[in-house]
Amino acid sequence: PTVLGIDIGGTKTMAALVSGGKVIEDMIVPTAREAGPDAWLASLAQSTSAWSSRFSRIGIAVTGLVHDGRWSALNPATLGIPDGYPLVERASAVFGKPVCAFNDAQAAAWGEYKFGAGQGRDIVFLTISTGIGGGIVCNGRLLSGLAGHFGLIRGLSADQAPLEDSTSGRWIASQALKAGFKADAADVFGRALKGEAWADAIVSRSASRVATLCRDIQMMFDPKSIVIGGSIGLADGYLDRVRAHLGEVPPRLSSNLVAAKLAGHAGVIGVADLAEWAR
Ligand code: ADP
Ligand code: BMX
Repeated sequence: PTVLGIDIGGTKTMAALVSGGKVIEDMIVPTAREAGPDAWLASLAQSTSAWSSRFSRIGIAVTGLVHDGRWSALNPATLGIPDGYPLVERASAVFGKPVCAFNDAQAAAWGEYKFGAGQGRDIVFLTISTGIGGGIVCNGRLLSGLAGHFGLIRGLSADQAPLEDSTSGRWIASQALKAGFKADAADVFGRALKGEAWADAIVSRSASRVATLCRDIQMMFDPKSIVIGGSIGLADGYLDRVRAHLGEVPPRLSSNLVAAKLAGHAGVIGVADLAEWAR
């Protein structure tokens, strides 16, 4: 059966028709950050209306915590969401079809485990994107709730701020501004590739923090691989930089780092599969 998979992130929103772990059609729109969830759902229902006869269920993956069908931000700077927003109830009403909802990075972890780079072996998935998200598949089970919210862990920086506040796409843009450039993370990467030293230094600092995170994750879960996704994680050269920073780790403590095979589709593919089995 075909499922409508939706992935709402801090920067972009994707909707896709998914069947058997494959995307049939997709669309991407910017997340209208200030508009709020009622408006996001209404506009998604409208833009996918031409597909409505082609799917019978919906899986929604979202940045933030999903608990009992309710959606909340853990870090409102990544995306502001009214606390405890009744996502499943509102989306079912707007689309008129059964809905289930999951965290975006947990959904992507499941997608990569089942159809992507994980090849059915235990993985930790990391998205390096607007924020930093994660998902853990352990003994074939996707861990739910707070598990995998690595962007929120503290203690890697002197001021004990959440890791993503000194590593993510949002941080990269804020560092550029401090250096006197109005640039988003994608622009900073472009300038780093052209050899601009200030941009290169920012990207390198982000990658070195992700390398430390990978080392810590290996010690906690010892996954077969750590799968890296998100537009920053998958950007040209980023994974190689993380590997270079990990190079100083003794081999037996080191991680097998791989790029997400489903790339930007990991979330919609994972959540569509979860929705199919949640029946
Ligand atoms: P979301 O956080 O909405 O899930 P993404 O995974 O696309 O979405 O992450 C968004 C972040 O990735 C933003 O900070 C954006 O500037 C950055 N970004 C987008 N495209 C690129 C690119 N080609 N290279 C580097 N960074 C990118
Ligand atoms: C934040 C947190 C996570 C999410 C991660 C990646 C919020 C709103 N989100 O750590 O739940 O998985 O960002 O989100 O608290 P993305 O938008 O960068 O993909």
